[in-house]
Amino acid sequence: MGASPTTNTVRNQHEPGNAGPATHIKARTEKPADYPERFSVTDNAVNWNIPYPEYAPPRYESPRMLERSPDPADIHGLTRTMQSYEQRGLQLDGATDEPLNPRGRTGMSGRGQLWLWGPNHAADFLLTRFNTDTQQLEALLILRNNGQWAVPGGMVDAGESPAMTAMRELKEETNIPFSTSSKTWELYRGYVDDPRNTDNAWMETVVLHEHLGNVSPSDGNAPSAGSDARKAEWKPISQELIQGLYASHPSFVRAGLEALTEAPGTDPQARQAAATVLSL
Ligand code: RP5
Repeated sequence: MGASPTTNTVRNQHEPGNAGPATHIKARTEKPADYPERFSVTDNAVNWNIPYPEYAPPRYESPRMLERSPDPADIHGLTRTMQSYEQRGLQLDGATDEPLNPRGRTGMSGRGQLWLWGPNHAADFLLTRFNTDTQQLEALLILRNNGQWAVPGGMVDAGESPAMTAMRELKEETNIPFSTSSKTWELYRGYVDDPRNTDNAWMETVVLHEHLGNVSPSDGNAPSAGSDARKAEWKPISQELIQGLYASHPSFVRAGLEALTEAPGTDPQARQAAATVLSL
């Protein structure tokens, strides 16, 4: 594929080991409906380096996940879980050998709904275009089951590269067949502040981005929802839309807009539209 080298361009306030107020915004305040209430972790207690003897998070492992996932007791055999995009390597709980969330305490232990201990790898594909009919910058998004709009994406299957996953998920969730090209670039690779995250299992992703340029909607196929997506639509990009997106997807879309304002090849109308949204 023609994606540029790993860039990790999403502005990341979540420095591991220096867990500031922005750490685990979603993972401490949101949760899937089947999770028990999270143990309340204040901003200054997120960092594992801060002693917290009273910390007693509930342990949760979704019965549905356990049917499909490796035996949670087999932690030593789960080497695939140990490949993280986090640069500082994985820290293990000295007592249980379970991986510790690199961004600190989430108020929940166990694997929650996630299939693997430690990092669970996904890939996302952000497609943007400038709609010449409406004169608006748009992103191809899906409506997730939890009612939040999101960039199309999903879990990396065994044997898949992140780019293969991103293309597959885009096709499955939006019915838009799309292949990476020399115009596709890697927007982000790393940790995701996903509401499913726990102290011992968390999401990481690779986000690809391509801007399709100036497009009249009548020129192409309309998206239609597939797989687990409830809807698939080209959505006009606004601050309000960005703020409501799932997990870390607001950061991904903002990074995409920043890229459009900076890339020399961006059409002036799209550049202006991206700059306007970012300035609001
Ligand atoms: C997010 O969860 C990732 O960014 C990706 O969009 C998504 C993958 O999970 P599923 O859609 O497969 O549930 O953290």
